[in-house]
Amino acid sequence: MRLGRANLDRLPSAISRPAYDVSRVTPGIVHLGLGAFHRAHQAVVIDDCLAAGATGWGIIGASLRSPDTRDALAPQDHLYTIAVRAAEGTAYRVIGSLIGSEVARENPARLVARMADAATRIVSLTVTEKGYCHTPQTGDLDERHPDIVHDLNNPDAPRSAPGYIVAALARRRAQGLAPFTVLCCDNLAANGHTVQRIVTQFAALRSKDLGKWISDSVAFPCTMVDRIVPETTDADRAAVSRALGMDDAWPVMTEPFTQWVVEDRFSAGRPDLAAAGVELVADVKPFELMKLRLLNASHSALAYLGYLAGYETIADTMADPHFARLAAQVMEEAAVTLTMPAGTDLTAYRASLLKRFANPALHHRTWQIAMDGSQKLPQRLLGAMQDRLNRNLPIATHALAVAGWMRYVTATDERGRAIDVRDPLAKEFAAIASGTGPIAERLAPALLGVAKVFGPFGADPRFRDAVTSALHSLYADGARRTVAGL
Ligand code: CS2
Repeated sequence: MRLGRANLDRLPSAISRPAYDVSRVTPGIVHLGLGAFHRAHQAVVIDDCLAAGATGWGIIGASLRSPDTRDALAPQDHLYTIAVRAAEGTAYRVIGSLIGSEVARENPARLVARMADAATRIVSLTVTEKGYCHTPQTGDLDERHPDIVHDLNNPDAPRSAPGYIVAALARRRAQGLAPFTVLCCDNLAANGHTVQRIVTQFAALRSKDLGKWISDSVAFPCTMVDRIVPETTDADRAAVSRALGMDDAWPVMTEPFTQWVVEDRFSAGRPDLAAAGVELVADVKPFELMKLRLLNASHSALAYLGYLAGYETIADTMADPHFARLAAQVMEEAAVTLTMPAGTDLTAYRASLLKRFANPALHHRTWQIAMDGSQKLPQRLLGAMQDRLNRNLPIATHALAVAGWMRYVTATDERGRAIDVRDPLAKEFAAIASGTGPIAERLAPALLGVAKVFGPFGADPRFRDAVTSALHSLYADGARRTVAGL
């Protein structure tokens, strides 16, 4: 038996399910990037909104490339389960807010038409950092990105997220329809502003007028999104199907914690997000910096150094007290660079992060978080390091995290085995590493010269010396001893 609308009544009573008639939900949101994170985060909030009666806000999810999610979910009426895992046990909930799916690559025109449809009032995105085709260091559109070059030549059959957004907005403008809100839910610095800049720059390459119209009339609220969502494994699928008593081809694994802070600027309305637990604020920036510099920075530090030390998951890494201290120290260094609104308890926040990372029921692989470091380092680590150096404060722990990344992207681990490095710049890093050899004094400055990641900061001697010395220890003593000696 397969999960589906006709079988909802046959689920065991312990499994939560949509508290509304899923067949009456109509689309209001098109979401680009139908991955696990979206399904465990925004889609759950929208599920709550639908349960509260906002039935016009169903989600059509689009994968830009792969048909896999659509192929798994369409046969089950797009219903799927989230398994919320804690040390004490797992809670299962079937989500009904996703009501359709598209695979952009198979039919670009249909996705553009969906986005341009008057019913679509929000286009949200989780396409990961690299999906915006920008230069991470500057936040500008990378005009030479192959997908951007393609999309300029094929404006109605795009490939990239900016290409889709601009194609659909241009169509709405031509038809005299109001624009939708573009809601970025990726971990970029100043995500709304950054995506606004990228999209406007791309539109202006098509036409100056279009660029101006987008910059004048489209809302790009900033958001801070947070929920830890490891990749689903076959064992997870089997466990969920057992609990349900029926098959779910692609459930999502997650943790109890969830947070979404959103700037309240929408050009075409929104559901009552506050009633579903979303924090609507005038300025997201402090929350976003808090999350990127405390959670994501220490996550990346644990991922690179934990991987090098031979740990498979974040929970395994955190079970080593030296690495738990490493995470706490990254947070300690970053915390002084944050200015939070009155009433924010950063000490409690940091303690809760350490607890979340240690959650033994979540198998969050260090390898998964280590992906795409070139796109993540600036907002997670480099900004805080610059702020600290501006105040003449030491940066040793952050430097060790950056050195861990360097050691990782050489693509050879401490025992000489190959590392499967996933990063848009992986080839460039591997070429640099093979040119310098495993010598910290050569490798560190060479990698710091990659301007797309480090920009002018790469030439700062205080930064270079701190990272070189940390990388030197990693080569001399290995990750475990270096972290233990912090
Ligand atoms: C992680 C994030 O994979 C990564 O880089 O740091 O996906 C992290 O789990 C989320 O941002 C948590 O909200």
